[in-house]
Amino acid sequence: MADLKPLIVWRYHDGGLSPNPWKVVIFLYELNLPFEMRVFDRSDPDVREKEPMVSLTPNGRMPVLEDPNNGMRIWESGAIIEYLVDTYDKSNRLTYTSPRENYQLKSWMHFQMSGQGPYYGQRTWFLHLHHEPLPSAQERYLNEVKRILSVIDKDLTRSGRQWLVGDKMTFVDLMFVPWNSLLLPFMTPTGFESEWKEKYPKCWEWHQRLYGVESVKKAKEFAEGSVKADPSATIELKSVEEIEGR
Ligand SMILES: N[C@@H](CCC(=O)N[C@@H](CS)C(=O)NCC(=O)O)C(=O)O
Repeated sequence: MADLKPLIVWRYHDGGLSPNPWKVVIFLYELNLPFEMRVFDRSDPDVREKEPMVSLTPNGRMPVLEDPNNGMRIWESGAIIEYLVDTYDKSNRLTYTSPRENYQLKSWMHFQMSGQGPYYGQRTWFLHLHHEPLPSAQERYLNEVKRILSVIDKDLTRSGRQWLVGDKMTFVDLMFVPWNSLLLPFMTPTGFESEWKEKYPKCWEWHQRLYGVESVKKAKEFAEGSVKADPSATIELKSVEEIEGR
């Protein structure tokens, strides 16, 4: 879009792009919006108590979006995406305005934010970051990951459609991409690709369709570019087999 000042996305210095900031970047490409990324130094223990963080978000988690075109500051990735679609998708390309579809969109959006995000996040935490191995917690969240995939798969099977709502790709489809993209490399054992394809085939095809979308490809390249630019910040993660001692 011409004449817009670049929107600012904040994230932590963690190598690459963690899934919630990555989610926002997909929309910035999808809506063709200029943006710049700003980074908080996670190694500073007081970073959450200092400016500019305290004025940006009370929660201390990323992403945060600033829009210098109108002075907006927004935290929570779901709210940021709603804002971007409401403000910049003037032709409603990624959304529907009729109540029936609109509330379906909201249902999926809240499911992504309260279901996929936290469960996948806990799976990652208990697998890679918790101070002691807790197999029962690891298993619980892997089961929840599978349950999320099955919810999507069942609904796509039931509707016979290619997308979650209506007959076009909407913003809710795109919201699921970053966390699902991290499943195979970081969250599931070797061979899970076959299980995903066999047990949740409609969900697998839907994810592949989304992977081919230009904005998703660009956001992925952007994320990979930040890893290459700063390999020192990348966290080394063991494979699931190594963690489980197999
Ligand atoms: N529900 C929030 C979650 C934000 C969140 O947890 N972000 C992670 C990065 S993906 C973060 O800031 N982690 C830093 C930390 O936990 O210290 C959203 O979707 O924006």
